[in-house]
Amino acid sequence: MTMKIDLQQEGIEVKKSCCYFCHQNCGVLAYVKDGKVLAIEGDPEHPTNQGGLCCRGNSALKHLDHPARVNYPLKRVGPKGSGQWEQISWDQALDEIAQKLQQIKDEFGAEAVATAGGTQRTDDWARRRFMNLFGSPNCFHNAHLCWIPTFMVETAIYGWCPFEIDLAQSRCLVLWGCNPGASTLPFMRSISDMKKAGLKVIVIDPRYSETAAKADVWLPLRPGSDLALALAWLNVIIHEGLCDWDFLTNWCTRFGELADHVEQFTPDWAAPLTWLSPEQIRESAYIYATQKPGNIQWGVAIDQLGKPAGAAMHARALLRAVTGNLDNPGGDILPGPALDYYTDEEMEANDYLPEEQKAKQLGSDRFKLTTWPGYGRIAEITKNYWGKAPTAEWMCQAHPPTVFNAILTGEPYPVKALLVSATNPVNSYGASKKVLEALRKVDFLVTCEYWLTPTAMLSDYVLPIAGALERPTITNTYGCSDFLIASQRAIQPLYERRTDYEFWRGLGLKLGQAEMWPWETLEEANFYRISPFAPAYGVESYDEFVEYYRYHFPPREYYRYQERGFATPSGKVELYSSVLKELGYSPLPEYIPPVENEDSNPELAKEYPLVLTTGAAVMPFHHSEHFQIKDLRFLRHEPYADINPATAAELSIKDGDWIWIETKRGRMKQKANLTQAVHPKVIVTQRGWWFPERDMREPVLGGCLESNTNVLTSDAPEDCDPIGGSWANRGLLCRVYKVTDANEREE
Ligand SMILES: Nc1nc2c(c(=O)[nH]1)N[C@H]1C(S)=C(S)[C@@H](COP(=O)(O)OP(=O)(O)OC[C@H]3O[C@@H](n4cnc5c(=O)[nH]c(N)nc54)[C@H](O)[C@@H]3O)O[C@H]1N2
Ligand SMILES: Nc1nc2c(c(=O)[nH]1)N[C@H]1C(S)=C(S)[C@@H](COP(=O)(O)OP(=O)(O)OC[C@H]3O[C@@H](n4cnc5c(=O)[nH]c(N)nc54)[C@H](O)[C@@H]3O)O[C@H]1N2
Ligand code: SF4
Ligand SMILES: [Mo]
Repeated sequence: MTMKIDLQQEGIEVKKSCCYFCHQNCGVLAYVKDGKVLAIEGDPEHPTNQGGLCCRGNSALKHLDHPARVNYPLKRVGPKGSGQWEQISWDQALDEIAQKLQQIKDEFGAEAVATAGGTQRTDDWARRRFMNLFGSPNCFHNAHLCWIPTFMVETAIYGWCPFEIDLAQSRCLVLWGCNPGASTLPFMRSISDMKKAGLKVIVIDPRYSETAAKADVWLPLRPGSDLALALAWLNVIIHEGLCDWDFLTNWCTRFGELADHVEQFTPDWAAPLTWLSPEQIRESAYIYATQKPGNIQWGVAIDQLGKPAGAAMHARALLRAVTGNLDNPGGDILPGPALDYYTDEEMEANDYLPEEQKAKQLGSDRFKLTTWPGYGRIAEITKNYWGKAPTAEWMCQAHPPTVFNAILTGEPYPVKALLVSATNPVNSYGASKKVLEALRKVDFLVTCEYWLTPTAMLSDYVLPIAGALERPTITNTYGCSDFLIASQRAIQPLYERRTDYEFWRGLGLKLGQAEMWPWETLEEANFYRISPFAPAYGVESYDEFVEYYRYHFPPREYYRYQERGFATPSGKVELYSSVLKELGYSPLPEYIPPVENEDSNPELAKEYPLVLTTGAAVMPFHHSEHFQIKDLRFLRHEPYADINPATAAELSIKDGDWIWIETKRGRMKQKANLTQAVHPKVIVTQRGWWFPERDMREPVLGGCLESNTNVLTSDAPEDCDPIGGSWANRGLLCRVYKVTDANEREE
């Protein structure tokens, strides 16, 4: 951003704030005078962005005081979805919400109150704390689609999840279902730098993505076939003798069983399933296994495969183990939890949730690793080894589709209230039509938001929430990483906005939890969190830490296992997983075909002959956000789906035509983007779309189903990953046809 601001002007303060329009939390310098932010720029000293901001980050001031923002607590006065609101005070809102929650608890039990979160864009530990003290195990968010199953599967196998990498020391980077060229721009920049230094990059993506365009090897696999590829890589690496034998002998269990198990998964077996040639599979496996150290970056595509997701994560984890690429410089590092400040898990008050309430967590009988049964076991093992467990708010949630079903059917018990914070479930959860029905049906709906989203529009109360410039932020991967970056509030919240923290604390105070909420402000809570290390820095407040230090990076340690082993029951990498076995899952990754595919569902494939993958990050949007910001919307004002020109020609579809994309669950429309970037049988849709410029009242609700790719996805229990519970977004069967006046009227 060009700054035309006189920095010598009297009274200007420079605040070290951050951007929270995605998880990168880039550093922002905010120039503040008289409680107003005059300008922002990327913080040149911030390690993540080193001065850069993307177009979303640069739009922060347009977001801060946009005319469509929710600025006051709103109470519904007309019928649900009618858009008739009364402006009320925070105190009245909290009073009435608390009363209603207590009434539901008295009549149906605390478990009848559920809360939904999104992609962790706020202080969700406070939500968890409130729910634990209230007595409900039904906290959830859609991180089932995003990293938590990965974290838990990997932790079951080798004691933590390697999500930090030391790229400068790496020789090979595998980007598996991961496109930092659009999703993680600061990381893409490092990749480009390291490529110049000789880093080999393998991209596994059905689409010739922004990142694939820069790769040394691009593997355009059939969407949803990642498990077959991972198993075939294991086969090549093990049976062609490319393993790290030393690491296997000393640090892994039951290699023989794994070797026997993967013998069947040859490149010839995988080729027709993945649409890759056996040579492509063999050559890429060779590169990963021999260009060492190497690492496999987490990509969200595997979390979203549905049924085969857990096994695919398992196989991917084993690739790191058989090549010895674990906790080594340039490999996949196991940082463990932060040891010298309080993590989210320690702030969540999980011990206060009674055992009998934990047992009622929805979905925990079926999707065990990411609910109390599996989390409880993992927490026990990790606490024993590291002294801390991973954050429960992330890793141990009710299963969202099971909660929505409970709202709709009253089974296995009724869910009467849903409190929504930092998510727009109609657009971002799976099977949108069902989610919308659940939001329409639930007795009591409260939403904490910046905007009147389709979800907020259906609510009984909407609370105005303060954004990243109006609150302090700690960045630390929720305590699942060892470092911490702290940012400060640039200004006090505008209008009557408050932080999510204040919402949960406020409700807690109304419901007899006062003793458990000693911190009046988020700064106080944050200072408590850093209090174990604060004396070493000589600081007396959170703000002071930000002002003078801002970062806490403990020295990087490698090969910790050589002294202490791994955080697993055997102390080794469990190639044959005892934790998964204990929970009733296969201890080795079995082959499970994509949720819908030509071989297992030939009849369906006749009707829906194309292969669909729904949603890949596109700039400038973040999921269902930023569609209101004109400068950003200008860049992509309509939704587009990728289709190969040959397929389009067969279907008489021209570039820019509106097309229906349909699965057996329903249809939605986007415009055709004719591109060679996808295989003739593949369709790739954009995610998140709704139209805030339209009528936001029922029944239009901003056109929230019209171009919404989650109308197409499946969250049926049989399509979900039995291990981690994620539902099926990638690798489905679909058909495509042109939108006409006539077919638009049918429904
Ligand atoms: N088909 C398909 N579906 C997907 C995906 C996909 O690839 N394909 N991706 C999935 C992934 S990876 C994720 S993480 C999820 C994302 O799912 P969500 O996190 O639900 O994302 P959004 O729909 O953008 O909803 C975020 C909402 O929170 C509001 N918000 C932002 N910050 C704050 C805050 O600090 N406090 C409060 N109270 N509100 C805030 C925003 O205005 C927005 O309305 O979607 C998933 N859904
Ligand atoms: N601009 C922007 N940036 C974002 C977000 C956003 O919404 N917009 N969301 C943020 C969030 S919450 C997350 S989790 C990250 C996610 O970021 P990434 O992990 O990079 O994930 P995606 O961009 O969702 O998808 C990556 C790639 O997966 C490919 N893909 C689709 N189906 C398959 C498949 O079956 N197998 C394989 N191997 N690949 C497949 C897509 O073509 C896409 O290029 O991005 C973050 N950054
Ligand atoms: S939205 Fe852009 S500027 Fe903001 S944190 Fe993400 S990458 Fe950084
Ligand atoms: Mo995500």
